[in-house]
Amino acid sequence: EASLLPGCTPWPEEFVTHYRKAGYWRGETFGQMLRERAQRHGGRTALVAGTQRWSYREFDERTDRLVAGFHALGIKARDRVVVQLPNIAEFFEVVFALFRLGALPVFALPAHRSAEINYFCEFTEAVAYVIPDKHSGFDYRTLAEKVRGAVPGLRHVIVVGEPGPFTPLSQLYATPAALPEPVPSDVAFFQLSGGSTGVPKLIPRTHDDYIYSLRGSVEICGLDETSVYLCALPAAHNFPLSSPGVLGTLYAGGTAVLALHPSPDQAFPLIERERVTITALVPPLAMIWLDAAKARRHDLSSLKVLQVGGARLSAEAAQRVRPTLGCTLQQVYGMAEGLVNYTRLDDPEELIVATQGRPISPDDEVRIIDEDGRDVAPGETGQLLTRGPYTIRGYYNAEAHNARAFTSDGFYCTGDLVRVTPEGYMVVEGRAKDQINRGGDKIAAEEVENHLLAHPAVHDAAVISIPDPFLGERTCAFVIPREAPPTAATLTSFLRERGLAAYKIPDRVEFVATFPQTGVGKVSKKALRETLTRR
Ligand code: J2J
Repeated sequence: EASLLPGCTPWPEEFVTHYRKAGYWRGETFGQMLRERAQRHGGRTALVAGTQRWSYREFDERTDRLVAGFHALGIKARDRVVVQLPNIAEFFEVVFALFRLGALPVFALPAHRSAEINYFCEFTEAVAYVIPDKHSGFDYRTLAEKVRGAVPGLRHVIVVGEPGPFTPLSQLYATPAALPEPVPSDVAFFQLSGGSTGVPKLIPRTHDDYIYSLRGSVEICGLDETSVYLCALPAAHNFPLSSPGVLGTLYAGGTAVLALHPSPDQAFPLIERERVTITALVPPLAMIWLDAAKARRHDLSSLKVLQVGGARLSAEAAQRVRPTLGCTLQQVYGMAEGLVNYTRLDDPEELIVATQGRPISPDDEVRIIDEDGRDVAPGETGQLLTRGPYTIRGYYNAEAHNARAFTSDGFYCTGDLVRVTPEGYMVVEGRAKDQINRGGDKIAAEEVENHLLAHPAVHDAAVISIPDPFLGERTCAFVIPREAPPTAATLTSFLRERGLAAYKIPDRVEFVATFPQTGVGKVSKKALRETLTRR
């Protein structure tokens, strides 16, 4: 039995045996999956992006040539590679080439800047960093210059497009050669945790466990080779990647269409032209789409399923989906750590509108506990704990944090406050973790607080969520200044200069003299939130 990447927590042997026996883990890798689909669906369209249309065969061949190119650069099995690409076709040949080599993509988001990227490169000891030249008006080569200055271990910057001083991806297509391939039980890549701690945590996912989540998702969402999935959210995120997302679509032999931006003016023409059957959105985007669809300027009749997840969808918005778009709503409550819940396509409308679905697997174990760690009575709200065949047992190289984030018997503590209906469906009621969910973008309060504390005029900082009708939540930073108080604008530009992603910059800054305390002398964020509603 090959061992798991060092720094990762294995499933106990009895679980491994069971997950294999039950047929969840089938010993397939992503590299093999693409090769098999190319044999079976060769001429079918796998990916559509901009002016590119790749058949499965072409996709597979391009991937093999990139494997050879990466190999020639010296990238080898288990090397980490930070991949920060928007929704372009190259995203998928790059990650499949890395999968095939056994090198490990770290899925950064296009919104990340030097604070995040430096950390990912340093913490994972990445050998390479893959970027576009420009996207959404931002030049990633200037970011890469900064990163390379800060992280000497980074050997290669690979650019899709005009390379500047770096290596162009276009030069890496080489003659395919037979190379050893990774084992299915090993880690395939790292997802990023939304997190609630000072720095983001890395989530190691194996070929076996992730491909099982794809197969389960494909079945629940009814995908097959006639399905057309529109990827409008950033492809690196776990939801559009795997629930069932682009990877699930490829698993099913369907067609994945990539939109560079999720706005209706970009997405609607694609739905009409490509006859898209299913897509995934976060709640604020779903509301924008519902409003735009009323104008009926585009034929959206091919759309059968609109998935919404990542943050709580209001019942009011949920109810508008079928009448406005003429398709089924599917609520999705998932997490990059593993567990994904779906409402089923044939569920009664009440369940679809009012719940966040039920787990993929009969072997997803779920517990709801109170503050003392005891199981709550059925139907009561408490923190959701989970373990199962595609939920991690630990973050990468995070022993101390893992001791808190996982129980001794391996349940992941989600930090979500959930209740389970008599039908076994989840309803997300709130959160026990110190995180802000800004329209699906997750912000760890402590991470932003640490950056604020680095400003010389800041004595103390506490970051909280405030309700927002559009995003669900926005961010407010409470700051205790030193003698000379800075302005809010000084602080937000300070955070930007430190290279913090824009979605983490506080929407509002309040200066106060002290923080309200809890009984045990911690900052009471609940009381801080109440001071805002009083104002
Ligand atoms: C309320 N909160 C939700 C929902 C996630 C599919 C879908 C989403 C994600 C995701 C994902 C929610 N209602 N419907 O990975 O595969 C909040 C919870 C959860 C956290 C996870 C997928 N859907 N959430 O959002 O890792 O708080 O994954 O613990 O980004 O988002 O965030 P993330």
